[in-house]
Amino acid sequence: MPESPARPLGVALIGYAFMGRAHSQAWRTVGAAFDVPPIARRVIVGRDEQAVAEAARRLDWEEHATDWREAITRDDVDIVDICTPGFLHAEIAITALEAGKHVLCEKPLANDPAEAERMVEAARAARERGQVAALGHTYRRVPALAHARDLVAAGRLGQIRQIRASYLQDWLVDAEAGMTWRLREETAGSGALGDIGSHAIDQIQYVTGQQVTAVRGRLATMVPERPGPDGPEPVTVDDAAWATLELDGGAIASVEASRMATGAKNELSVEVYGTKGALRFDLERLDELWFLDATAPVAEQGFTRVLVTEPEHPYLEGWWPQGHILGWENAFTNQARDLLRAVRDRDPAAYSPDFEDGLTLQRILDAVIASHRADGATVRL
Ligand code: SOE
Repeated sequence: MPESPARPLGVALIGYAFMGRAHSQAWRTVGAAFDVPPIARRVIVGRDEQAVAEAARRLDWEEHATDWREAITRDDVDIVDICTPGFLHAEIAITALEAGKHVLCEKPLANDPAEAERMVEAARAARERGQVAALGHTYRRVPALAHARDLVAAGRLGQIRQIRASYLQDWLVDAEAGMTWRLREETAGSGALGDIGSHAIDQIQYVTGQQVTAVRGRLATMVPERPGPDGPEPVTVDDAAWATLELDGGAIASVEASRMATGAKNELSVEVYGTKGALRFDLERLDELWFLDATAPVAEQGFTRVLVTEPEHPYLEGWWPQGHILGWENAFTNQARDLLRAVRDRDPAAYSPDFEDGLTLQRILDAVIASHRADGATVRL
């Protein structure tokens, strides 16, 4: 008798807004780009029946549902992908892990360290059973940033002394821009700090391989009130955040995150300076990595543009022939590749960042807030 083919891995996606759309395209394209186990886009979940039905049609999911508990405990669902506002992450992730599912959760992991600790507890037990608990810091899967990490790890920059990372956007410059869940502490945890500063801090640790040990922080809410559904409503999170970080390898990093940076659209920039070289990256030109080799003769030194588009570069083997650039959305497909391989191999350690890394990041975010409240005092981790 021929062996019956293995059932595809069933995916349930919770959330259908911006991140739900980005993750949907990743699940649609991952099998075309990479050698991964087959998947089935079983069900997309949202609260508004009509809107989620429309999303299922447009984003090509087999079914839609309004009850996330029912959807994620289905027998034909193996992976639960959480793209909801932060305040819902913990309950959905813990329920899914306890039901034996693999989980991919959007960043930041939770809204505060206490929630993140509960999630890590569930993830540790699940890990013993071979389940993956993955965190979606997608920019780790931008090929140029993965290449930057490889160059640092290979010693091409020597000892890292200084890092500058900033994530600047401008979608809140207009004081009349309305309230969203992202501007309420109870739904988002923090503002620019957690939403985009978390990416910058993750990059500092990811690219250098060093961990944050101490923090000094400053937050600002520049527009304290915005139009809400029932009239003016106070903004309870930061519009912008700054921090200096000490790292365990001896480097110092500066971080800046803002939604008020007029003209900056989606500018994640990372600069790393070491004894033997330096790197610069800007997400607005995401296929370029600027590298300076400080061991070359001084007269020949200068930042060189490395076009990270070659099959030799991370993740590029699955995409187009040499020189053909990728876009922002491809990093989500690269992320789905790594997750599916870890699931296939029942090897949770093969995927990072995991929930433990998410808790570490959450404690750093919390330290920035604590330092701000203590007028910039140093907070040690
Ligand atoms: C916020 O505007 C946001 O969508 C973040 O939530 C994402 O993490 C970032 O990738 C793009 O900006």
